Amino acid sequence: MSDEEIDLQTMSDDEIYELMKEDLYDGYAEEIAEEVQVMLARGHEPYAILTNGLVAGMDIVGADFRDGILFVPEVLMAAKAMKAGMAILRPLLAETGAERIGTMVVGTVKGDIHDIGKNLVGMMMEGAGFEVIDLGVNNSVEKFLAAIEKHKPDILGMSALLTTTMPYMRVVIEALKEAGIRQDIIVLVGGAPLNQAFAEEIGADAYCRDAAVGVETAKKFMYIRRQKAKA
Ligand code: B1M
Repeated sequence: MSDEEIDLQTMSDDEIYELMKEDLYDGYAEEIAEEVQVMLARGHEPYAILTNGLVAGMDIVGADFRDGILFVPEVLMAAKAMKAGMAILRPLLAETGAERIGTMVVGTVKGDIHDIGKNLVGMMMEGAGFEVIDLGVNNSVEKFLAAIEKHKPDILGMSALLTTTMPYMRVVIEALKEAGIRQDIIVLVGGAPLNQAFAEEIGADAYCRDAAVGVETAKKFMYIRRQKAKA
């Protein structure tokens, strides 16, 4: 929607959400940023804007990418637009008055450069009171182990978006066992191709369908951990 003059103020909330999906699809970062600001000014919750505008737009991108309608350059533009929106929402989602309730090291596994979902999980975890150490993308076992050694986190979060990279999570978990530290850390995994059965099979503690479930699951496991420590 770049060349027509659009007056966002005259549009309804639903129309703006529709426009956000289109603009995300077209990779219009500036427009996305403006639309996010307008929705915030109208009192929408950051998480609602993220879900109804940005993630919903990326779902359409994903389907058309799968069907060969969109290609990598277009998807990269869409990812850039998504990040422009997330940059505005980040401080709001990460805003917390809560005391620190735990620490998480999070990263995308080796061979995989998808980071939007992982970044979202990090933001929401910060918002819930966790200290988050984000290792970025393409992380080897050695990088995960070094970060765990250094930061002594309560939780390790791993993300994978490809069916070819998700088996690497098992490699990391096996390395934790070999190092004798598996029982000391909560392992949460997520990413579009995963499911609960896969998480169980590789020996993770839980699969998190989305960032909100990630936060709830992390809190639940932290509660159990604290109860055990008291006993
Ligand atoms: Co990629 N890609 N991609 N891609 N890409 C997918 C994943 C794909 C499903 C698209 C498709 O075919 N429909 C497909 C994978 C197919 C498969 O393996 N079965 C695919 C492919 C094939 C590829 C390439 C191989 C394409 C190529 O080069 N030919 C290539 C691989 C590069 C590599 O990693 N080595 C590639 C590249 C790219 C881009 C670089 C262009 C770009 C990534 C940009 C970036 O991340 N900076 C990209 C994108 C954007 C996508 C899609 C369209 C969108 C992913 C996304 O950001 N979703 C994706 C299609 C799809 O997923 N439907 C696709 C939005 C995000 C909010 O959701 O990441 O699922 P998601 O995260 C969620 C949950 O999964 C969960 O919470 C998040 C928030 O709610 N979650 C966690 C995720 N991680 C978690 C960790 C946790 C907890 C929860 O830890 C505690």
